[in-house]
Amino acid sequence: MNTVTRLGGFALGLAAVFGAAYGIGRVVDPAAPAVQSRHDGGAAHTSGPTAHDEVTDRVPGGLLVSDRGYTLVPVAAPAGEFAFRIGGPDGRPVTRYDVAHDKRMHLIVARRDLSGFRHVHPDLAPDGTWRVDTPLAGPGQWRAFADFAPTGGEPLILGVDVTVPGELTERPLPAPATSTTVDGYTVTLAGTPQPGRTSPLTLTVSRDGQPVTDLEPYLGAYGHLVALRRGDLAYLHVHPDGTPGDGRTRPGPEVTFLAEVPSAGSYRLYLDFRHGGRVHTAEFTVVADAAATGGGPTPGGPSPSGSAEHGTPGHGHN
Ligand SMILES: [Cu+2]
Repeated sequence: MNTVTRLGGFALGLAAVFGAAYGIGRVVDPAAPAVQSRHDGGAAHTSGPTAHDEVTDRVPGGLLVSDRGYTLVPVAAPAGEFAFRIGGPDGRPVTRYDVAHDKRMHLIVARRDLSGFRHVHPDLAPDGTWRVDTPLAGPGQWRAFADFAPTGGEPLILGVDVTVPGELTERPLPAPATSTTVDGYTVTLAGTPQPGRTSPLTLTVSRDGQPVTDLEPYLGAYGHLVALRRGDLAYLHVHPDGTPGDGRTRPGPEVTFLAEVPSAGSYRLYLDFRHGGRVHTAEFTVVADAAATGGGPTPGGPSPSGSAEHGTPGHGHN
């Protein structure tokens, strides 16, 4: 079982590169042997993709506003609300979606400068319009990602730019760090993503110096990790190595992910975890370096103020 699970995780890492997020999450399911017959995308990828699939399978998620006949279309909404539809191959709004990780739609937004990340779950109206209290927290150039699986279709991550007018202050990307704090929690990161290879990333949650060992399941996992690439906001949604209730995955303090990034460069990681009845988001900047030997601290210069309160050596795999 463990071997099967590890292989499943490896497939997850590989596939995350190509942008299939939630569908591949199912690969980790104990029913994994049926993957190729259940999941057309995986089968197509491993056994002779069409020209179309070959192109889009190599594009990371979130870079396309339209893919495989589905298009993300923002629609006018009252102040304080964000609304959109997914246009389907027949030209009509899609109204039927598969549930993936407890939800039919995951909406992620971040500014183009990688600040302001939010992950929310809109409500679907019968006409196919998704609505949610706007997660766009202030002026800027935002990227909105719709992460979903239309019923009868493959999982998709579509992205669209949305501008919120107002005085725009570009924020510099925080320097790479292996520790951060959020809502009174300290989260440390061990592991370095390496382009083209599956790399474990282990996040460890503590509070007041004590490890948190009672993380609460959130969307069927003890953590959700999204990585956005600096420069184009390529989107990787990576899932933990293990799920609550599988008999081997403990509710903290560590949550391990298997990630593969598509290129060298800087990425911003966003870890959503649930504890104390609330969802918290810990953010990290990491640099994927083809020359890295892996496991060591992420490379980077001196930490600028505000981005790396803790140097925390000794948390890496070095
Ligand atoms: Cu979600």
